[in-house]
Amino acid sequence: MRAAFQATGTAWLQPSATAFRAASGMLHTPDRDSHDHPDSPDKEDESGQRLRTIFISDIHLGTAGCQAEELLEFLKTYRCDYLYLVGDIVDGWQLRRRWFWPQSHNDVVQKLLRRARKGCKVIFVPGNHDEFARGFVGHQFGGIEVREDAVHTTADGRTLWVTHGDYFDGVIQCAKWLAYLGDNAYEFTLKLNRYLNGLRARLGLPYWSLSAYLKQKVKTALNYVMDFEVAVAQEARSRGHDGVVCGHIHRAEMRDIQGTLYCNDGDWVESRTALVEHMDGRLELLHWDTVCSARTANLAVAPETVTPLSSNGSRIRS
Ligand SMILES: [Mn+2]
Repeated sequence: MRAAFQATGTAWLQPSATAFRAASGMLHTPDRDSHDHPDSPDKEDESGQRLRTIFISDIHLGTAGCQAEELLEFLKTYRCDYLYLVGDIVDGWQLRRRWFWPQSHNDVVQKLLRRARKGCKVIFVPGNHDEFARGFVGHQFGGIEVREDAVHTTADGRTLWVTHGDYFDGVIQCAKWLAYLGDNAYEFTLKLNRYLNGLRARLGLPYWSLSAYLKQKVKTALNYVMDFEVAVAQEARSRGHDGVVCGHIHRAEMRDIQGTLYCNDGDWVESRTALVEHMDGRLELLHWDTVCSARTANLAVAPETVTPLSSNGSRIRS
């Protein structure tokens, strides 16, 4: 696996014209926050729960499936010292086929650039869908560092190898056209997913991911996920790290694989997940849906500010 990893490292460093257009468009489109002057005080960045690190991947900006609004909400909720963008942030494959770039997608890019500007260390490790950025490894985009891969040291001293994970994907390694084909089918399920969830919302039912469900079924049958996870963990161990953070398969996970910590931060197309490191080095998988339902529950509880009385008249402590 290591040989395969190294052999393919620079095979596709071919920045395309579209990619350049995407990149320059992002950097030069005016910020919707007109008062966002570099020197102006930033209330938003002062608020929010503080985390040491956030790892997110598979945002797929430039596709209709990207849940940019939800991601913006997530980024507003948490501030951090380190932010790792673990690949497939911009979907160059889809953009090349059809230009799709709504304001919310631009807002995500602006938000990430703003983080870097405000002193957060932002590191971008490109994936296969934004492989155009692999041509810019070692460079910076408005303070965002582009790296082939990275090593993050947690507050409690563990080292985590950060890689997107597509190098381990047999399908993509062997035949790119096969992956493109799969990509089209995937786009279709995402469309169907949006339609179904539109219906479900009207019926008052909660969000449910069809493609996540299908993929779970299909990929479990192929044993693909397991092989992927084991291969990535093994590579991290052979490089001498305590664990690995990756994305790519859109399946959030955090578990021990033969003594190596395997973390997959999931995606922002279906599962809406992130891997976060708390200030003490503790790692946690955050599911945005869970955060939202907890918030709703708190809001429902909030009006009841008066502590209920117990049978003997004293206040019940909770
Ligand atoms: Mn990928």
